[in-house]
Formats: sequence, structure tokens, C-alpha cells
Amino acid sequence: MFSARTDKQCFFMCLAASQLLFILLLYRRGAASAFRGIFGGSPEWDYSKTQDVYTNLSLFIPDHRTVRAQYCPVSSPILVGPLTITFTETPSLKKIQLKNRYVTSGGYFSPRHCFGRYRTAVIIPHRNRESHLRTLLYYLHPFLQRQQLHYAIFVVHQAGNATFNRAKLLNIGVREALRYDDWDCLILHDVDLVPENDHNLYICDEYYPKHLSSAMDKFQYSLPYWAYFGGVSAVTPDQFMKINGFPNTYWGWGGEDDDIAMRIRLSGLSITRTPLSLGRYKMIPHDRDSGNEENSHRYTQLRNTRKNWRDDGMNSLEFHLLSREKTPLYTNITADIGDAPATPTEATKWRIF
Ligand code: UD2
Ligand code: MN
Repeated sequence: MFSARTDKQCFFMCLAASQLLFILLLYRRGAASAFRGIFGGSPEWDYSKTQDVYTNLSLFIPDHRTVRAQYCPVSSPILVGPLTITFTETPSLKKIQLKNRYVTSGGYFSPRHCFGRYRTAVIIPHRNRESHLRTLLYYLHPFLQRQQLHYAIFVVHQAGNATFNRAKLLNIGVREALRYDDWDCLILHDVDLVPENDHNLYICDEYYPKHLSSAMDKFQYSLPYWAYFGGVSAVTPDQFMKINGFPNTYWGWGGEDDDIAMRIRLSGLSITRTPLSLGRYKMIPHDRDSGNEENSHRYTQLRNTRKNWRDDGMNSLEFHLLSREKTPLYTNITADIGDAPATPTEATKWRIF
């Protein structure tokens, strides 16, 4: 038998418990929406369930009765989400060509059933990474086709054995790509990074340079530091010109990505990013290349970005174009970009001291 007092106690305990439960539920919903706000309101993806990167491409088999009369939808209906990516064997160029029958000379593609809404140029700095390039082409062509983009792939090849210069090659890529088309968006793409989710659209943000590779496997799918801008990014030609392109003076590994992030800020823009759950990439494992040794001047250079960015970039770009060549899967630009300054005296030309 229970006393009236015990009843009362029980009543208040139940009331308190139900209130606590209610608060907890509210908190969870609130926390979830705050979380969505920070990370871009995107759904959580299940990366344990992946699809072949060539899924749905057969929907592009042309029907001769179809007349291309309207723009493609803003959001492509044939995206599949997380993709199966393996690096166990490197596909041959022949195999990639056979799987991408509607890619035309120079690595061009335009959707066949609708007018591509966005014109995207993918620009890849490259030297001596042929197997990485083939792997990337194998994954990137179907990825871009499923996004129903009008696109082309440009590979900018540094001739000779001088120290590698990623940022200068990207400047050359932009200048050359703009000769071919009126691109809405320039995607600056490391050769060894493969996107894991085709909802990570290769289109630009109207206002700000966008960092697409926000979550890479090599950094445990998170940003290594807040201002990080390496890997894959998307800028409109206007944004690119506003920041005076990329620096030409970073020879060897490192620093150029931080300079780019700084010039974005210094020119009054800011960086936008693909949400971490979407901006996932796998990097093909590799060692540091010979000819791309660490740039030991980079910290000094970065201290002077504020002073130099207006003079070092697209407006000071010099190179010798050796060839422009349309191969079946990409347009190849080969350039002689000169050599790193050998002595500190020459380095003063960069105005770094
Ligand atoms: C990181 C950044 C990269 C860049 C670099 C510093 C990632 C995933 N990427 O790359 O964007 O900021 O640090 O410079 O964190 N390459 C060649 N041949 C060479 C050397 C380089 O083709 O001999 C190209 C290629 O496209 C490669 C890119 O340059 O992906 C960056 O070089 P990396 O892959 O050796 O450097 P990594 O992975 O540390
Ligand atoms: Mn790499």
C-alpha cells in the first residue's frame, strides 16, 4: 500500500522525468539543426554503400528522335552519391575511351539531351604522373557527365626537369583554357585526388572562391587547418582575375596554397567550402616527387604576400608554350616555365627580403 506522500513524490518525479525528456528531445533537434547549419544543411551520406562511377551513364545513349530543346535541370536527376573508388589497377587510356563514348577530342563533353547549364574547365597541373592521370580521368569523366555539365579537361604539363611549380602551371592552364571557351567555372585539380561523391558539384559559387576538397582521406576526412586551400578548388574567371591569379614564384612543394588563401582574403573575398560530408576525396598514395622538393623560402614568401600579390600573378605570367594538343580524353598544354631563381640575389626579384 502506498501513502499519499509517496504518491505525490512519484507524481513529481514523473513530471520532472517527462520534462527532462522533453528538454532533451528539444535540445537534440536544436543541436541537429545547428549542426546542419554549420556543415551546410546536407544530408549525412553513408559511405559504406557505394556505387560504380559509371552507373546511369547508359541513360545518355542517344535516341535519334530526341531533340535537345531545353536546359538541363539545375540538379541532375541521375546522380548516385557515394562512389566506389579503388586504386588497385590503373586503367588504360583505351579502356577509359571505350567507357566514355561521348567525350570528344580534347576531353570535351556536352550533355546530349539538354543544354548544359554550366560550362566548367578542369585544369590539372602535371609532370610525370601518368598513372595518376589515367586513374583520375577514369573517375572524373563519368562523374562530370552525370552532373550534366558542359566541360573540358585541360592538363598543363611542365616540360623539362626544373623544379616543379604547381601554381604557375595553374595560371597557364587558366590563360590557355579561356582561349577555348567562355567558362563559367575553373576547377583547379591535383592529379591524384578522386572525388568520392557525385553530389559534390563541379560548379562555382557566384560570390566566393570555393574549396572543394574539404575532407581528404589523408587528413582523416577533416580540414588540416582552417585556412587550408590545397587540393581541388573552384573559381570563376572573374574571381581568379580579382585575386591576380596564383603566385608564379613558389617553386617546389608547399606554400602556394596558403598564398592563394591569403590573396583571396587580401582582395576582399573569402573562401567558401563544400560541406565536409560531401567534399570527400581519396588521394592516390604517393611519395614526394624528385624535382618537387620542399620550398624552403615559403615562410618568407608568405610573410610578403600582402606586399607582392598584386605584382606576382596573372599580370606577371611569362612562359613559353611548347604545344597545345587535343588528345581523346583531354587537351594537353605543354609549357617551358623556366627555372627557380638559383641565388638569393635573384630571389630579391621576388621582393621577398
Ligand atoms: C598538397 C596539396 C596540393 C599542394 C601541395 C603543395 C593535398 C591533397 N594537396 O599536395 O594542392 O598544395 O601540397 O605544393 O593536400 N605534381 C605533378 N608532378 C610532380 C609534382 C607535383 O604532377 O612531380 C602535381 C600533381 O597534380 C600533384 C600536385 O602537383 O597532385 C601536388 O603535388 P603533390 O601531390 O606531390 O603534393 P601533396 O600531395 O603534398
Ligand atoms: Mn598529392
